[in-house]
Amino acid sequence: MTHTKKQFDVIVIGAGFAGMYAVYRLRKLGFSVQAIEAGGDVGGTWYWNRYPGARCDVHSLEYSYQFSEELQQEWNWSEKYAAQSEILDYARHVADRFDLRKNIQFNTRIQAMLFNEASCIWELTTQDGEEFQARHCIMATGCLSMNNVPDFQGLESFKGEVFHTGNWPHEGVDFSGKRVGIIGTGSSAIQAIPIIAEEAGSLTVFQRTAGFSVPAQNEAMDKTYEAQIKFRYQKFRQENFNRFAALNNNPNPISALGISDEEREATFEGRWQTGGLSFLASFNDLATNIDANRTASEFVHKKIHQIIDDPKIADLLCPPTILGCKRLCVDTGYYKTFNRTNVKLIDVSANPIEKVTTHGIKTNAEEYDLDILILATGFDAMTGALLSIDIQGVDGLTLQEKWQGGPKNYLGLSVSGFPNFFTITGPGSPSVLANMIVAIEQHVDWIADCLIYLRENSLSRIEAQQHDEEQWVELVNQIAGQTLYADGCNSWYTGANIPGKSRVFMPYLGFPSYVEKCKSVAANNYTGFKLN
Ligand code: N01
Repeated sequence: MTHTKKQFDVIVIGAGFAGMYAVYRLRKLGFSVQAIEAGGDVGGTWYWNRYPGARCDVHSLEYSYQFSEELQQEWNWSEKYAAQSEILDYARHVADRFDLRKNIQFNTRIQAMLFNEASCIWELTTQDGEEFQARHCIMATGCLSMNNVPDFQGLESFKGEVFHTGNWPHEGVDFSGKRVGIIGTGSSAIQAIPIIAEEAGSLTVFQRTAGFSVPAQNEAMDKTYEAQIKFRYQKFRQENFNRFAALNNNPNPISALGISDEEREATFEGRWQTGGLSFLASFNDLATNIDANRTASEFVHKKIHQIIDDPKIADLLCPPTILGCKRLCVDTGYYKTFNRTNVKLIDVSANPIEKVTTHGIKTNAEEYDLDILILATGFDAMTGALLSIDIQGVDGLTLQEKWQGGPKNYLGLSVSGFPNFFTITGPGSPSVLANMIVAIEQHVDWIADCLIYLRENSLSRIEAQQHDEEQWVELVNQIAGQTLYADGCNSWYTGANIPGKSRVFMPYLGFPSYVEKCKSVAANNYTGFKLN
């Protein structure tokens, strides 16, 4: 079958929150824009991750767009932390409200992208052989969108059902009376386990490394608080924009070590009762001083022992690692689930999984019969979705070749050798260590300003300079090196969760300083970029 090539000024790949806003913003500026989305509707991560208990751990009033005052005033969230279905409803509402779907092609996966140097145009091909052309490409492919399915021997032979939390069936899963096994104890598993345990006949949790979790203390939206925020929404947003992670997490500007044990304990207890990620901001040195960090991890260990009836299970649930080094989890009733008689915790670091059999899982100590197996095994984060596309820049250089030793780019936005190619919340930008929607809007706005600059100056090509790219990568690493996070554990921030992936700390730490750098580059006629 032959197809005609559809041509646009800009092609956006992905229609999650990043792709949707890119379509809105660029269309308004008069660019012809088309988004290509693999899923059947908008919503990105919230479209795919429909496992039981999926919920955001950033406050609803902050995890939402701020580009439209009417939208942020008129939309009402029902809970402090919105559930997946409500966030997806919100995404659909935004798509309807701004008529975004007319510029999005769904159920279409981009397979290859090639930069044609002579015409200075990107040529894109879908899995079905459809072809597109665009002057600029914006990768809104998400940071946690490429599922990690470990290479378990025998996985295909399992006779029961297998689900990955990151690709959950739309119709849901009936667990009633079933023997369910779940591999992994990261954020996804920690949210799913309490709910599945209530429904399943039995739930066996295969844990390799215990994860730190703090209670969400989720509740119905406080209408008075909501009214107060909406009264001064723009100012509230601006205040958060200037915070380290673009979040209102109430940072305590003192060290954990300079106060009495009682004061420290009271602070941790207060944060525990408030709930959520603000636990990380209990003191100003938890991310940088191992002794300060130990006070936080010991507090959580003590809580785990208070909640769990069996001290041996409590010991297994106490993470041996640095708190915050792997992303802190936020839960509702996670630890107490292990007091249930139908829940079993299996330590697969002591007794590794040997294989998946036709009937369940075999560790080197025992066999577990299962009807349903859930892989809560996470993602090939930050680079996985980008590298799953065959992207070819100048002189035939592929992104896979360029990033063999880890991602290299400038400002987390642009890759040398790949002109007119932008990544939203890519590696080298605050992304997953900031409020994602704020980071997305900042990136899209920066790219939109850049495209206007090119248009106004009759320029057709922009590309990061290699020298500036190298300096940027060094800066990102240098900042991460000042924390306990760069080498302190095997986190997905560093790629260490994927066998064979180069180990590099990928996010840029510190939203405000990042924004300043982006602004200064633009104000200086895009210093660090080659333009022509
Ligand atoms: O994935 P993860 P996730 N054998 O990588 C285990 C965001 N998110 O989907 O630690 C046995 O954190 C692995 O064990 P180990 C959030 O940013 C947000 O849970 O490598 N086990 C680990 O326990 C989060 O950080 C929200 O030893 C294996 C688990 O699988 C990110 O998504 C909710 C294994 C993977 O944990 C990812 O979270 C959900 C193997 N071969 C997700 N391979 C909220 O907003 C992996 N594991 C609240």
